[in-house]
Amino acid sequence: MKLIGSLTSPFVRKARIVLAEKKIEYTFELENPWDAKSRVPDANPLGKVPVLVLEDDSTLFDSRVIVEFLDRLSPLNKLIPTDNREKIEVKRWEALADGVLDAAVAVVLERRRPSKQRSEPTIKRQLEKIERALAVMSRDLGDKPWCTGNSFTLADIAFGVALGYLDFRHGSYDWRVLHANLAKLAAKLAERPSFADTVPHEAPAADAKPKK
Ligand code: GSF
Repeated sequence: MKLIGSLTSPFVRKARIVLAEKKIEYTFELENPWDAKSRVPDANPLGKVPVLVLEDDSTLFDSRVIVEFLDRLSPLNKLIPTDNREKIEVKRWEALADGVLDAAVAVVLERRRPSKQRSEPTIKRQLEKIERALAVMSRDLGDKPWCTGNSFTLADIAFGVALGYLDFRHGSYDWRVLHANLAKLAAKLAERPSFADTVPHEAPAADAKPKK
């Protein structure tokens, strides 16, 4: 099994954390989907990562499909409950966390546009989504040890990835001050090897000259 992705994509990180938690062997193929020569569109017509390539060369996307497939692949460390209500609660957390990511990525892309083309109202609208979503996460988490109660699930993975991405790309936004309970869970998650081993960072430039 092969995972195609980048070191900065939070959606790829979600899939990598699930692979690590489930102890599933895979090869990781680094691809920048924004590169003009990227081969990602050959694997996913939408041109987005992550893509999971199976043994028969069929491909799976997007991250929500990939993580659900992986969870059912092995009974070890179940991340998505089988009970319908419990499963939907986990998937709702995932939708909320992924929605934070969609908005956070949209802000990054908007800020990269030349200043004359950049839309401040668009940035504001996306930041408001993030603020509202974090307030709901904080309310729903309350003082529970994990997002959905007493056990670690995919909800916690999606949650930790979303907050980790805010630290990576929106470091000046101090969500910890506003939501102490989110900060506490994020700190607990960051200690897991699956999270520590996948902290987002830029890949070294391919054409970087070796230091003398
Ligand atoms: C989102 C994937 C995505 O936006 C999922 O897998 O859950 N709903 C999808 N991937 C971005 C990289 S990132 O921002 O994580 C991507 O591949 N963008 C390339 C493009 O052309 O949009």
